[in-house]
Amino acid sequence: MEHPPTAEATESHYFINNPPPKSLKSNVTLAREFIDRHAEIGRRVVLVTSGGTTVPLETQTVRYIDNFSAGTRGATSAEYFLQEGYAVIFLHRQFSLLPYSRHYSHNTRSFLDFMKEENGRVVVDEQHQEEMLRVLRQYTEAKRENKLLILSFVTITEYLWELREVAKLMQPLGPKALFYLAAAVSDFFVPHDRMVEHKIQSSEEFSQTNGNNGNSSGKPPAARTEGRSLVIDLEPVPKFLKQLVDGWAPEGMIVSFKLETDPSMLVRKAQYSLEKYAHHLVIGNLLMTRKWEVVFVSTMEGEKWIRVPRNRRTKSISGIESWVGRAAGANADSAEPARAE
Ligand code: 9Z3
Repeated sequence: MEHPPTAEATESHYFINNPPPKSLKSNVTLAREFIDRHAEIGRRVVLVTSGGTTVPLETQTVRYIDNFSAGTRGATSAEYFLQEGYAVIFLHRQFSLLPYSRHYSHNTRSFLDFMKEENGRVVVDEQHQEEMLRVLRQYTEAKRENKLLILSFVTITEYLWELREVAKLMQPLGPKALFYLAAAVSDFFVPHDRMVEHKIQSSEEFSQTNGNNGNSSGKPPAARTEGRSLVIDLEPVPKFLKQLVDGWAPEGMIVSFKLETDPSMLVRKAQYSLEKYAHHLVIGNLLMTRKWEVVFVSTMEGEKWIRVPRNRRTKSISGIESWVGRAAGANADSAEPARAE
């Protein structure tokens, strides 16, 4: 009888077969310097992941499958972690929301709408002065104290490489390392050795002449046209949360997120994840209500809902993240070293 591969074998298979991003080396250097600097003064460091990972269908990527996430949860929580004294490594999907600048980007309004001309100079409009000054002061402080390192990913493989390398670098921090995994991570992907090089052709005529658009592995391409249809045959992404908990960050405090759309599944799935991966906290949220309510599932406290009023429109509080970021940090701070086994 064939045994399923061990977690270590699955890990090495994945990372041998799916090459690292070009920027990995320079990002590792930046992250190492950042972590060492904060470790020296005993500061807590949190790795916040944010935004959705993509699954490219072609090596020269024209088409890809995306995971939903604007990056609001991650970017907003990062601000609260900074406010609580953490140094933050912000690993985000390129062009998704960033801490501080999120207040003025990706808006229905242009950032120019916050400005006006006065005596031939550009100044901030009166009605935005107070709010922008508050944000600017926080941003300047984070920059001055070098407390925010911004790294990015696009694909699922880039994300996993960066997560693994940064997590390993954080090991010397012991329990002062917190992982806050808000990124929306693909469950299925196209392995590198089943990816076609060129753009998949939609017209039958050209897809035939494009017939040698295979890959050197000789394996059938995971995305191909059959007749006039596009057929995509994805493989599961290995569940690396187990590796993070057991191997990459054995002493770190780990908070994962669980996103569902069916309310009847949420708590069950969060509990399942906590039991399976034996980390510290799962924060569950539903796509439709994620801005107003989340559920914390942990071994110590069971199931605990955090809610803010739906119509909260105050300027200084961004919503649920003002609770979530702080509470997750506090939860990790008070967590026993014992895991949910
Ligand atoms: C989340 O659940 C995040 O809270 C959201 C935030 C993606 C909903 P926005 O960025 O949305 O504010 O627009 N992240 C899901 C993390 C995830 O994919 N978890 C995996 C899963 O659910 C397990 S690690 O299976």
